Formats: sequence, C-alpha cells, structure tokens
Amino acid sequence: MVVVGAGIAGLYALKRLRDGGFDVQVFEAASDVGGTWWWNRYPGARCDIESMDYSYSFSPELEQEWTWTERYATQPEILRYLNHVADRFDLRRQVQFDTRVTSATWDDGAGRWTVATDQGDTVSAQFCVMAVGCLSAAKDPEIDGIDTFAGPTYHTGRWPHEGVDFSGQRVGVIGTGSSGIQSIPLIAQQAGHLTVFQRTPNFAMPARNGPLDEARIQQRKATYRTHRAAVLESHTGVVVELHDQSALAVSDDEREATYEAAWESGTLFALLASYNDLLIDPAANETAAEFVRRRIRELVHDPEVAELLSPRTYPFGAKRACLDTDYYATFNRPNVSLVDVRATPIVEITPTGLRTTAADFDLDALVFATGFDAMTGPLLGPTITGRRGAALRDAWAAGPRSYLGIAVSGFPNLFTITGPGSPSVLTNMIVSIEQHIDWVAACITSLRERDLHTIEATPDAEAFWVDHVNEVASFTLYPTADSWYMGANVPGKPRVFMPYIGGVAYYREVCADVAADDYRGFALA
Ligand code: N01
Repeated sequence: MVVVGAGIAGLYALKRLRDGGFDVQVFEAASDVGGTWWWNRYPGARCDIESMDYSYSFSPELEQEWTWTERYATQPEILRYLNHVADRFDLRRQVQFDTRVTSATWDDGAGRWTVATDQGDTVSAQFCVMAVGCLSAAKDPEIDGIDTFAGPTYHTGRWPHEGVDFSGQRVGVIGTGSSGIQSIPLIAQQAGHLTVFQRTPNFAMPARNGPLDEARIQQRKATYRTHRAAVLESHTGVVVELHDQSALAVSDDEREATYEAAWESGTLFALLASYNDLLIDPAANETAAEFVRRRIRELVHDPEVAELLSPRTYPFGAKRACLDTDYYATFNRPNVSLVDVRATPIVEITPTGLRTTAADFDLDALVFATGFDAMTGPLLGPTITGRRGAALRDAWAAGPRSYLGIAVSGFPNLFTITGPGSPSVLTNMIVSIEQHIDWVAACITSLRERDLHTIEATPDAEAFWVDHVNEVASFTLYPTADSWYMGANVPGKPRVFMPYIGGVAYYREVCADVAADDYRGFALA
C-alpha cells in the first residue's frame, strides 16, 4: 500500500495498516511528520478544538502518557505530540520525507497503482491511501504585481521554520480568516505598523484559552474512554450541549443569556449549537449574528472600525467561524489600521507595497493569510489516472464526485481520507480521520480474507451520494456564503458545497451499515 502524507491521517494510516499486516510505504512532501502542523507555523497558530479532544483516541496508553499544557494547544505543542507518536510507534522508518507524489496511475491489467514521486521513485501498490489533508494546498492571492514586491512575502500556510521578526516594520496582512485572526494580534505586538487588508470580516469568538490545571487533566484521563464514546455519538466530534429548540421560540432575554453562556464558554461550536435552526432559518441566524456584532461594538472603540469588522453579507456559521485571542481589541492599538478592500479593492502589489483604488500603502513585509485550495486541491495536485486512462481532474471538473467521501467511481482501490463528501472539515478532524482509516483497514482486511483484489464505488452509488450531500446542504444556509467550503475563494473553481453535513454520529452509522451490507454500493472483484 502507498499512503500519501505523514500528517495526522498518514501517521495513523501507517500504524493501523501495518498492524493489520499490510506492507506500507508512506511518502511525505515535508521534511518531517506533522502535515498541517509542520507547515502552519505562523505566530499564534493553535488548534481551535480543545487539546484533550484534538488528539488520537486509538491508544489508551498514549492518552495517559501525553499531557497537554493548554486548553487549546499551540502549533509547536501539537507538532511535538505528533513527533512523539511517530517515535513511540516507530513510524518514521516507513516514511520517505522530502518526497512529493506526482502521479498515481491505475493499471487495469495488473489491478495495481503505479505511484511516482518527484524524487524519481516508481512503486507498484495494490492500494493507495490519499492522506493529503483538506487544507494543505496553500493559495496565494491572485493579485497583479505579486512578484514585484521588493520585501519578503509570507503565506501563513508555508511559514519559515526559523520564524520572522517583524520588529519595527510596516507589515501588511491580507486575509481575515482563522489564520489571519490568529496571527494579526501577535504581528501587531511586534510590527511598527500593521495594516490589515480585509475583504470579508469573519465572526470570531473568544477562545478563553489558558493553562490546563492538574485536576482537569486527571479528571479527563480518568474518564477518557467514556468521553471518547460520547464524541462518537456527537454531530461535530466534540461534545457540546445541543438545544433542540428554535431561536425564535424563546424570549429575547432567554436567548441573550444562552448566547452569553456560549460566548463565555470559549467553545467553537457552542454558539451554533445554541438553537436548532441557526443554520436553517435566516431570521434565527440573524439573532446569533447580531449578538456577535454587538460584542464587536463593545470590544472595538472606534464605531466605524467596529462596523467594518462586523460581518453582514452572510449568515453566522456559513463561513467557518473562528476562535480568537484579543483579535478585536487589536484594532484599538494605535499601530494597527484596517482597510476595507471590498469597498476599495486591491489594484496591485507594487515594489514598495500595495495599491488599492483609494490609496498607496508603503510596506516592508507582506503576509498572505489567504487560505487554501480546500479539499479538492490536495487531491488534484498529483495527476491521478484511473480506469481507461480517465483523469480525476476531468472526473471532478464540475466539482468533486465521491461515494461516502472515501472512494471515487473509476478509481479502484484508492481511498480519500476525509475527502469531499465526508463530514471532515465540519468536525473535529482527528475523529473523522480515525473513523475513515478504521473503515479502510477493516475493508481491505475483509477483501484479503476473501481473496478479493479490488473494490470500486459504483457509478450509481456515487451519484446517489453526491445528490444526498447536495440535498442536505441545500436545506441549510451554508451554500449562501462565498466560503472555501463552496470553493468560492479560488477563482474558477466549481461552486459545490464539498463537505457532508450529516455529522459524525449519523455518518459513522451509514459507513458501518455499508460495510455490514457487504460494502453496498461498491463492486468487489
Ligand atoms: O483561510 P480562509 P485561513 N484579496 O480561506 C482573504 C482552518 N484553520 O487560512 O473571505 C483579499 O478562511 C479571504 O477573503 P474572502 C479553518 O478550517 C484552522 O484563514 O474570500 N483578500 C479571507 O479573509 C479555516 O477556516 C485554524 O473575501 C483575500 C482570507 O483571505 C481554514 O483553515 C487556524 C484574497 C482567507 O481565509 C482556512 O483558514 C487556521 C484576495 N485576493 C486555519 N484572497 C485553527 O484551528 C483571499 N483573501 C484555529
């Protein structure tokens, strides 16, 4: 088997499949393990799922051994954890680093994949597991003159390992998604002046991060197994209290108190889980959106800046919300200014800075917090060619098509871990990663036991699943936002809502049921 990627998914795939007696070779483009946590080293990078949830559940021993220090772990701490996992389970020896897979080609006659890399390797594999991540193809902004800037440019998703010293500099940050919202407060503390170029404001809620106290750690360690079981029954892979009630069915005072409690909790999904119609009914959603906007007005002193930072063009939660530490208060600093590049668009990057339709900005350094070609980008990076020479790129020209988000018709024995059509990015990623890999391991073990050699999604099953994913998304407000979930941040990318909103518990049931029904919707041969 070839596994592509040695991030959270690739490492677990290697461990699980090797334990299952399979011969596994992993290729990883980076120089070490960690995936997203190897690349995204920008100031302030940390996870917005609590550390004791954003960790593997497959090993109770690992769970007891490792002790997280903060409620929300920093990038260096998560990377240390993944290095510990790699060492503890002796995973590194089967990973070839600094090696990018360039192509995977299915050989109909042999019933195997030929996988080629940029280091000149060519290997033959019965199965190919794409553990390439959902947010790993960094996207530079498409702005004229980008190569003419005389100073350094940095993308948050490809941050220099030695760090960057912005002391005294005039810095520009383009982008106010999660990466921008995390890095802007820290860059502002260092820079002489920071100019934030904002196209669309985001909804951010305070993380209320802090050190984990010993009692909390011991309590979770004592109950980890039951906690993990509860996680599997949740919608998002995080246990949050769901209120099964409309936001419009309660009094204004009661609603305010509920939102206030969610805001104070510092939990990403808490506000969205406050009522059952926030992602369905625009009027219900507006109550939550206005609650956040009120908080922004309290936090930001200048009313004009507060209004600019207030999202008004899409429903709360329809773009991924963020957890922040001092984001809004950063705009009260005298060395920070906010430029609305929706009202006055960026015209070009110049050798000395950036020009909008309204002004020229002189800058020493530019930071692109401009996100990723999400979900499909990492899978379409290598040239994947399936049966009869068909390219995945062509099969997905109008948007990704997949059965369960894990397999594509015409591409036998190829598994897309947390691929488009699965809950993935709408959930705690580690929970969804472990579920996919456990499913794949059980699947190929079953094939081996029965002397079966190939598994392939049928066109009908794939068509049914694509329709289902779209249908459930269409009941919600998600498709109304220009989000990366919709591919809207990449010019020319088809507008399709890519993840599956069915949630962890329901989706697990579907996958288990498909397997129990002898892999219904798959052709086995
Ligand atoms: O990327 P994004 P991200 N001119 O796509 C703007 C996960 N994550 O790296 O909204 C001007 O969200 C763009 O503007 P607009 C998490 O799932 C998690 O921040 O397209 N602006 C937007 O403001 C997250 O959602 C964590 O109008 C341009 C920004 O750049 C996902 O990764 C931390 C532009 C991109 O925001 C992606 O987050 C970090 C242009 N030409 C990331 N092009 C945590 O766990 C783009 N923009 C905390």
